[in-house]
Amino acid sequence: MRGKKFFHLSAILVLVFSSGCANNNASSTNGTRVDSTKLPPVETKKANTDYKPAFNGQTRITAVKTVTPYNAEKIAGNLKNPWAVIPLPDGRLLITLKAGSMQIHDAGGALVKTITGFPAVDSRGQGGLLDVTLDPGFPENKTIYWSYSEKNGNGNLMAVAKGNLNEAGSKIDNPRVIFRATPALNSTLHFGSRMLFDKDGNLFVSTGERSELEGRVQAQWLYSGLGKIFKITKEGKPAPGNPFLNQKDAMPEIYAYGIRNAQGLDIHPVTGELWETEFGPRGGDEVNIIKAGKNYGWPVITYGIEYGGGVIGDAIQQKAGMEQPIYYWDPVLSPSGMVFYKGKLIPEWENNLFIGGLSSTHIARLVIVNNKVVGEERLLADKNERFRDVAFHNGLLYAVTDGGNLWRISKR
Ligand SMILES: [Ca+2]
Repeated sequence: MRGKKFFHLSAILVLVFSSGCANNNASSTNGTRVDSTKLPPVETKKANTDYKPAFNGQTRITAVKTVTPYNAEKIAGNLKNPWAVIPLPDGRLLITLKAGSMQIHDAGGALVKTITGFPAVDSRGQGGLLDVTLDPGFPENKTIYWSYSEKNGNGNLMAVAKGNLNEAGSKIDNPRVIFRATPALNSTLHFGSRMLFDKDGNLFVSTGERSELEGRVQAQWLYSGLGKIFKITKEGKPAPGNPFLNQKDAMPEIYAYGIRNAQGLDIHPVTGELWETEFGPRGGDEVNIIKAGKNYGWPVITYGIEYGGGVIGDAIQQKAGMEQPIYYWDPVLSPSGMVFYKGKLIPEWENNLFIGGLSSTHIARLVIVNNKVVGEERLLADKNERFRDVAFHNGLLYAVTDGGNLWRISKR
């Protein structure tokens, strides 16, 4: 028995080694192929600062190149400011439009119908109807949740609402607000937001600090809802087990804090941990692993500077009690929606992270091993598109852009 088992193991090792040789010197680690040819980093521009990373590989990692042939096709156009794209269980796509509606497209990209009846959104600036996610029981209850910017008093804020998708009637039924990231501020910037359900049936929601200096400092305040990751129930109450449930003067919905403006969230398919991307200022866009009760540092620590060039705070990048990003970019990517590739159709993409870049006009592919970024690639960099969100379904990636296009990336 023992001899036979040993033989099988050797055969597998030989196979891995041979396929590695056939794949441009790639090696296999935990199901991902990492190019071992040591290409220079994809970023060649000068950084805004001479700040030093906290560890090797925290920025400008070795480039990788996808070996498996793939197609990128524009399957729909003329969408008016799409903000989020998610797959429905049947493979069709649900897309939010910033001005305040949603569309259902079939898997080939054709418009099936437009859904209206949402509460009014404040769509100035970065505001509007933002993210959408499906209730875990969606096939039966047709319930969806969305985030949006809501006029509130003399200002506005990020709110989360839920309702029932009435496809036959092309409208949302029984819409109701379940959560508001207070306080309201008068700003058209940094609303976040992304949402997704944890395996326990509670909802993670990200939000920004509204860009104003008045909101920026509140990212560190546990009694403010600006610059936070929340975890709430389906009714918008604090999720059981939240880290600040019993802390006086803290918002019990807060899961993590010190966030600048987070427009990307997904759960790592193997570790089950929550990953996040957020916009830095000039330099310092970040990828973080979000853990309960942790402080992600903004605006005390950052790898960026003010847009005008001045330093932020004490110009420090690391501090005890504050979490370091897993990875950062300088110059920035402007990371919006992101998704893990939860499949094997393109083998080297399994468990890789795909992040839509706005100002960078590409999709960043990050290869991750043991919670470290070990390779970076720029995809669709020749399309000249601001990638607003990326989705995964059944081996395919979809992306929506500010230019109003829907892209599908598939194995050739
Ligand atoms: Ca940070």
